[in-house]
Amino acid sequence: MIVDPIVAIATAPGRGGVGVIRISLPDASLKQAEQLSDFLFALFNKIPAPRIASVAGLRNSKHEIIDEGLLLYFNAPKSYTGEHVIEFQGHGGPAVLKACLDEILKAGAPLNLRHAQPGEFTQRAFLNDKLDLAQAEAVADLIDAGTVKAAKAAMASLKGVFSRLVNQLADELVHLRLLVEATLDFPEEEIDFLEKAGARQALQQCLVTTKKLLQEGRDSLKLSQGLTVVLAGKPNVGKSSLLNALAGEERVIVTPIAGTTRDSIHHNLVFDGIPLHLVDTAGLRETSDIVEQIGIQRTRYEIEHADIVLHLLDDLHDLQSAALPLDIHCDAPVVKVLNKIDLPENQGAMPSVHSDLPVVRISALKGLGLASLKSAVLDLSGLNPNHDFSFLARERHLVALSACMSHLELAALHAAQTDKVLDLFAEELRLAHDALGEITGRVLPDDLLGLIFSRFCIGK
Ligand SMILES: Nc1nc2c(ncn2[C@@H]2O[C@H](COP(=O)(O)OP(=O)(O)OP(=O)(O)O)[C@@H](O)[C@H]2O)c(=O)[nH]1
Ligand SMILES: [Mg+2]
Repeated sequence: MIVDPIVAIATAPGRGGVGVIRISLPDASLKQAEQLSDFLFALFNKIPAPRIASVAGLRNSKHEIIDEGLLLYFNAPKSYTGEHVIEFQGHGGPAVLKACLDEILKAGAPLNLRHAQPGEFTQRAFLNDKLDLAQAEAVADLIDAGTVKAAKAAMASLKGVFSRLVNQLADELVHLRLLVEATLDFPEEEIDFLEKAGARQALQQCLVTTKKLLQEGRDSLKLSQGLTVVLAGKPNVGKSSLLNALAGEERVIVTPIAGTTRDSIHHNLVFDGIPLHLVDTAGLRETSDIVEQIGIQRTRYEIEHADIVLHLLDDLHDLQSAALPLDIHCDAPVVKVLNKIDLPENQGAMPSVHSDLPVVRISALKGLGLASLKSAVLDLSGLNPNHDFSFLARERHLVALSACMSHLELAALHAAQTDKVLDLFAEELRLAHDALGEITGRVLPDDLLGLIFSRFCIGK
């Protein structure tokens, strides 16, 4: 049971127009209403009406006003955490906020008021059934969202869209489990049951739904995390020039000297709402220069970790070779990009190319072909810029959905056998159901809560 009242500054560190201090006081620690009144009187000289903003001065123990602002009181359980929540919206300076926080902690000492851990307000909202686990995670994802698209998807998750889809699937599984468990006592009817009750069909339906959720979840994760696009190729082909052209600024050094770039250089940007992590790399060639060798080692690492590799070339005739320079192996899709098409020698007929993917022709120097390059990258990502995601998933959710899928597939295998396998079928359904329960927090493996909420910011 939660007993400690908690407090934290809820606004971001630094200076701002407004600074918010949030206090959450569980009912259990406030058995007598006077405790809450004493606390509020000591600080604000008043007990505000619930959910009505009033102007208040926050006072220290000598009754001096140290800041003035708006005071809001949300009585339990009608608050973010489900506890009594008090918010003071004062001025957003670090010193004044710190002074207010210290006074609040002093006044709250008789209540055992303490500083909140990261994510503790949201954790309480979860423990008090205000949000399920997927919604609680969406709070952090909304705050962390790097694009408007990701923010929209996180908001949908926070509103419970993802949880509803998961719960609908869980309900279908429960229905199936009930049918199966009821039949387990009558083994002679097993095979009959699978036919009669439409169990196989219901299972197929669950499989289809899980697959859809998994696909949408994977894409939404790509949307929030972004794609790593590595620019690779021989020295001097124009990798750094392309990064600069895409970034719209002189981000990296460009010179006519082969081997200019040594370190891998990362630059983030957003194409049509999709975050991209561009990586400029050291040109690939045999070299005895130690610094360049280290750079090339780094290029190999970046290629290994890429979602998409843009293989730049600056000579039409090099297009015929299928491989990356130095025969570097790459699991990610490799798009061949012919640069310097402004040069007459690159304007001839294209030779036949060993690639399933289209060759994109650009001039980084003149800014030609960049739109085609962007659409080639977006096509490869599988993300449709016009598609609004109905939720935002996390890796943890995908692991749970994959586990659910595997158990449903095993259940389908058992169902396909003619032997008496109903108890195995039932067990796989149970495991699939539990995997779904981990998403919303119905099933909680050890340490999961700590792991999730410790990554939140303080005050949320
Ligand atoms: N004509 C023409 N020159 C270009 C183009 N793109 C780059 N260059 C020139 O090619 C030279 C090399 O460009 P970089 O961008 O430094 O090439 P890089 O691939 O990063 O080279 P390293 O860092 O050495 O691996 C520079 O002189 C650029 O101005 C282009 O589209 N057309
Ligand atoms: Mg370079």
